[in-house]
Amino acid sequence: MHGVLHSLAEIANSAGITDVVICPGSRSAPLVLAFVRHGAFKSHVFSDERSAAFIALGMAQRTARPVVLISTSGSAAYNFAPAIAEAFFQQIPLLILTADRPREWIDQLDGQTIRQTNIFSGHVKRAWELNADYTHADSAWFAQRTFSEAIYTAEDAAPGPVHINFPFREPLYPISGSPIPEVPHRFIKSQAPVMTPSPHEMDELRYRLKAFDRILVVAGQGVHNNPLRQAVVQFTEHHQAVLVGDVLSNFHTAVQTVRHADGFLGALDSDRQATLAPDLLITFGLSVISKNLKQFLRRHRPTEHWHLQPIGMAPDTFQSLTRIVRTDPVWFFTAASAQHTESKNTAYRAHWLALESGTATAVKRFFDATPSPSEFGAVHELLAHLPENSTLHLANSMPVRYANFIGLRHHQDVRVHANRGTSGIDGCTSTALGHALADQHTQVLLTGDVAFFYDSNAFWHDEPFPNLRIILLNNHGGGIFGLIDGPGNLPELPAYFITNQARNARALCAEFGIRYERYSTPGQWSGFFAGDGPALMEIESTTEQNKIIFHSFKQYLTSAV
Ligand SMILES: Cc1ncc(C[n+]2csc(CCOP(=O)(O)OP(=O)(O)O)c2C)c(N)n1
Repeated sequence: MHGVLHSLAEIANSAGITDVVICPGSRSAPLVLAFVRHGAFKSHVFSDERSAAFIALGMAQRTARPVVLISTSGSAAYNFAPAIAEAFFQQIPLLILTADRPREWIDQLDGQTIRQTNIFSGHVKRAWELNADYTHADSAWFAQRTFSEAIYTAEDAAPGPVHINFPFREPLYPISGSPIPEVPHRFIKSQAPVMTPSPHEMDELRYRLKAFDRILVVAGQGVHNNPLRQAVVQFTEHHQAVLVGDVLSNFHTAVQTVRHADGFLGALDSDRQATLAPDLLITFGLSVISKNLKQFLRRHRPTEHWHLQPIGMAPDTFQSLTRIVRTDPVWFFTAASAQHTESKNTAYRAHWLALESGTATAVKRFFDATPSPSEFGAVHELLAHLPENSTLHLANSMPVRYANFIGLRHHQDVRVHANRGTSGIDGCTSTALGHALADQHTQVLLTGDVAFFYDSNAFWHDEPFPNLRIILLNNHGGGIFGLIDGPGNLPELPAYFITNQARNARALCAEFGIRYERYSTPGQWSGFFAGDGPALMEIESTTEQNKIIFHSFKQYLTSAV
């Protein structure tokens, strides 16, 4: 038994890591035993590595702490890749530990052996490989130093996944009753820096802000953050700026947030769009959902575009970036509104807010006049019935779009998540399940059928998840391909894009002990959420129906704005 591995578990414990996700295997036994026998960790066991990694991602996202993820060698490790890519682009800390054979056994046709060195390269912040010898004092020093580095790299100002590959020689299991050698541990702590612009830069930014009358702030995907919300609201009042925040920005609780930009930008022609063009664009956070917003900003480029980001690669999503301000957005918005109130022109903000309010009313009128059930109508009802203090998980891809067109209301105490780092359909259920294991509040997953059946191994384990509620929009295929421009009219659409499937979720729910309901009336929602869980509500529809309703929604908005 390698005493040094126990010292690594001790380092993880000292760093405040609480959860370990384990995927069973033999080569990884030394790692598994080190963490399980340590006694301080909550261990979770999942056999499907792809799903396990998304579950770990959900847990890490909820707890804002790195989660340890352990696999054995070979394709087991490779199956972590989709979730690692998602964690990388969503900046979620994961500490991935993979077991491997020693170097000399790679490419020798030995079992369960692939090329694991740097296997996740490109989608981890850093990767290390340890020595197969764990007994030499320098190897122990190397392993402990690497482990500390891995933890603080994962947690840095722009968090993300990190990977350590552990080659192990046999024997992999301890001799029964043999004591674990004591190896003293040393944890190298690192505090993430507080990034602020210099007083000179901030003065210059304040000075430049005065020159702009048409300031547009776009919040990208981000978790709910009260201090940030307050700072942005104060800034927008102070500078008569507009705040656009889609459903994944978690800014719906700020009353003046423009939540329906996707809807009205898609309905306006280029001349009317031009009347909304900013002269200064300020962005922060991760990606935005709306293609209409991206196209609008790429077409009507601002004079300046500042992106607020403390550290790391800054995206030029709107092809207009002129400045990266290396600071926490809370700090920037507070500092930029600290002086006396500016006498700014209010017309720009009023123009955006008038469109926002007109669109919000149009959305409500459309659904009031469109009889349920349709999948879009059901999403409208669902959003109005979400339990207080719940978390809404939006699967890719129509669920997240529907929810963004409708929007949440200001008073709703609901947090929203989606895997928009890579926009994959492969781990949406597992990620929601990770949240359900880390957070006792109600977790509501809105998903399409392909994403749902794809990821059904999210339920294949012994962990209870009574707080999970799933709303399944079963249109029997990838409905999005029938709704978007492009494949919509191709003869190949049903066979090669939508790929129809006939099943419903009743049998799957029975197999995994999930209460099953079929949607028939709006009166069902409160009982569905209040009843004992886990539970799934299935809403069946056809792509033809959905296409008619979605297109009439877009036409309605065009005539309304
Ligand atoms: C892992 C992965 N494979 C393929 C895709 C491409 N893709 C995007 S949406 C989609 C269909 C999703 O269907 P469903 O979950 O039923 O949702 P709906 O489109 O009906 O809303 C596919 C295959 C993807 N995003 N991720």
